[in-house]
Amino acid sequence: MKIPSSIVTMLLGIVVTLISLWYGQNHGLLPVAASAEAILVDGLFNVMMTISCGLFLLVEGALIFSIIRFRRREGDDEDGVHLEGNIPLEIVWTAIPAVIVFGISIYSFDIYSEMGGLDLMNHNSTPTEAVKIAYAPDLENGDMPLLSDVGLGEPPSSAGQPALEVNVSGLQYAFIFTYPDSGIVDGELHIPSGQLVRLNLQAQDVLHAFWLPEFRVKQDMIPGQETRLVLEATREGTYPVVCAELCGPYHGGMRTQLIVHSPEEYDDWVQSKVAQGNTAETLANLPGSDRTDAQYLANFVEPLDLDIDADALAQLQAMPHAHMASHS
Ligand SMILES: [Cu+2]
Repeated sequence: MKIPSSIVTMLLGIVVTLISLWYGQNHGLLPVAASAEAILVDGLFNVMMTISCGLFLLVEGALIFSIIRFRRREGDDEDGVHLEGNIPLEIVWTAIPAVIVFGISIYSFDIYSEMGGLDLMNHNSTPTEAVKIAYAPDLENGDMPLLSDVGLGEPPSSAGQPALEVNVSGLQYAFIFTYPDSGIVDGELHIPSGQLVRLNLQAQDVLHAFWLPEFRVKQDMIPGQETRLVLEATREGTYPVVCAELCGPYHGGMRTQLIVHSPEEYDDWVQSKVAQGNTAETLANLPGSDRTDAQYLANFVEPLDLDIDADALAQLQAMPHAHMASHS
């Protein structure tokens, strides 16, 4: 008995669909999702993985099937059959990707606006003096074009909920966090879960990028122009903060930690910090641009968890190096 090809095609279609749907949810390619934004971004990513998986199986399956089914048989020296295109087939394989691309673009724009991407387009800011000098030195102030704010603003779902504000400064090679409400200055970012947090980002020297992989957000830090990220942590824990813009020789060591507390723990942290005060000693312990090579290198080892033993690291640090020697 021969199974009709339409039944075979349908069964294969069901199997490919099931595998793709499973893989789209179980690819394991992303780190843990720790923010409201991460859940939105992962939804989009999983849809794209599902579609890609289906297309991959379809294209590679057809390829492998054809290689075996239509291989040259022994003693067959004839030319292949001459084929002249197939209009219906070409329409189908143009229309399907067009629909997919159109659908993904609508979906991703929707997520962008849900994450607050459209909020900042509403208000414009006048560029600072530094930006004016760099990009438009000949223009009078009145003629300066207004720049749109850059980054992610308040998500529309927040409905004016007050946000905790933190100023973040990027410098070669560290992040410094200042809390305007309490006056706290720290080298690590502490935030409460379940509350909107507004990060005002700026760079003191060169371009940096503020990247929170577990929050699925990344934003350039630009000298002379403030950028912004508004986010909401949904999961307590300690997560890496990474500079994602090559900013100099120690760029790889420009990392710190984001600690998400429960609201009560966060209040305790604020109180202990305020009681302690920003003494000269705490300020001196902040990461600055005057650290020694060993201090810079310490960052390479710990967060990356490289398997380097202490002796080998000491040897590396003792090695004469023309560039490092010049500023130590
Ligand atoms: Cu950097």
